[in-house]
Amino acid sequence: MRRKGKTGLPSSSGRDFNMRSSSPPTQDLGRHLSALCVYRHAARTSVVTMPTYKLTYFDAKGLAEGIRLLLSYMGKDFEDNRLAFAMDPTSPWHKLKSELKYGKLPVLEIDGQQISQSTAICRYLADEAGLLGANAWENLQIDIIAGSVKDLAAGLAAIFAEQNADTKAEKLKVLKETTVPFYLNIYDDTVKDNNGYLANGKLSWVDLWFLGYAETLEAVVEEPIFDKNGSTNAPNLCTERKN
Ligand SMILES: N[C@@H](CCC(=O)N[C@@H](CS)C(=O)NCC(=O)O)C(=O)O
Repeated sequence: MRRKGKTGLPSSSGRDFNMRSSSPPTQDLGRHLSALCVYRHAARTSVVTMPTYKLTYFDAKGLAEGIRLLLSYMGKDFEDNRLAFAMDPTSPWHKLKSELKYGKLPVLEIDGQQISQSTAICRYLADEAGLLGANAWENLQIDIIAGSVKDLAAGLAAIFAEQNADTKAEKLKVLKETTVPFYLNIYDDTVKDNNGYLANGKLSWVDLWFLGYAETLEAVVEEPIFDKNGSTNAPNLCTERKN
């Protein structure tokens, strides 16, 4: 059985080794050094490294602005990589598209790992940001709003994709006169009933997501959804934006 020396460490030689003794036996020194190495390794591995974020999207707000807002809310530094959209198959966008798993933007790289699908990205970030719902029911309320914004976005994407000028103009008219007022009325009532937010009476990722997207919507319909004076058809949404 090994005895403990005055250092508190076991002495393999069976004799005490203390500070006043002559040189320690090499095996004791070896053990002390390896203990020190373990300690230094633990210290090194416990150093917190900050993840790097790179967001790639077109030079627009669209589906990426909510992610930019979330990253900013979280105080994260991120590379805001904006590409020019081009139909030309030799363009940088088309080269990147052929390399992307789903062939679409936005894509967020966290420490070089690519993640796609804008709402999935938002939900992931919201977990760290503390902007998820408190339970499954609250998350459901958030997802319902997010799903409806995606429906609205699909209508807008269809207009962008339309090649025929007359059909495009017709679709834009329907979007302006029917689709957008339909959704804005719902969101305006929702905000009124939810303490100025879109779900659960408190700030969640879907507020940032919607606000980011709504600015693109404003640009397309060429009418303000949010008026600085609060005088729009959606006064409660104006209040939410100011919040
Ligand atoms: N479900 C995807 C949709 C992504 C999407 O449709 N992105 C469009 C831009 S808003 C895109 O990459 N369009 C170019 C293309 O499809 O070639 C998401 O939410 O991220």
